[in-house]
Amino acid sequence: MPSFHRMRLPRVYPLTDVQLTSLSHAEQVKRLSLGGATLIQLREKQMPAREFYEEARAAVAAAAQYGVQLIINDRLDVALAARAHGVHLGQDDLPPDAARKLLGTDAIIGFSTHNLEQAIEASKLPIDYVAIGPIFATTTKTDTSPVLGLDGLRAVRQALGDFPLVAIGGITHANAREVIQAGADSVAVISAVLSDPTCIPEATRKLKLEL
Ligand code: 3NM
Repeated sequence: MPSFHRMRLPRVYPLTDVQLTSLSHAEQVKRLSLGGATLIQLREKQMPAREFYEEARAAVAAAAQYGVQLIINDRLDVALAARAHGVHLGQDDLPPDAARKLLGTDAIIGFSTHNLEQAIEASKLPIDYVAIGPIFATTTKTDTSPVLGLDGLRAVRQALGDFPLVAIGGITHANAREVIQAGADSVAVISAVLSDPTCIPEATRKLKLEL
């Protein structure tokens, strides 16, 4: 099944986290971009829409300065209003085909899946990449599904052919290479690049070099 844009994913796909860093989304985008990130997802589970919209606009402006693509987690309305490059949807968000109708053909749409069946179903949708996770245990997200491990990831890769595939959950500097070798095109990471907010560019650059 072809993906929507035959998107070429970067190996490292960082997500922002205000709780972890105590930094604005725009400041995180800046630091991640300085470390060489080219695709970043704004992940925000707490802010009211009004505040998140303002933060997203500032982050879009920061991303534009660095030529980075910015994706908004969950909130299609915020993605549209802030003119982000796309949206990343979860299983309980607006369905990807409805989002595609509202966003048009140019936008990037990613979709979270948590097991092989969901990943196979996702690959039939008008999306640009499938995310699968958690690969390993993580403390960053609390309501996670059972871990897939590298074997689970290999099975997803096998079922999806060359469909663009992002792996997420518990990916660290120590295991990221194995995750790519098991079939992920890209590793989506939070703590691996954000856990020390003073070293975000360095941690991002290091992870890129490790892959
Ligand atoms: N989604 P870290 S796991 C945001 O399984 C997210 O879909 C997951 O954070 C999923 O890189 C996760 O710090 C947390 O483990 C990723």
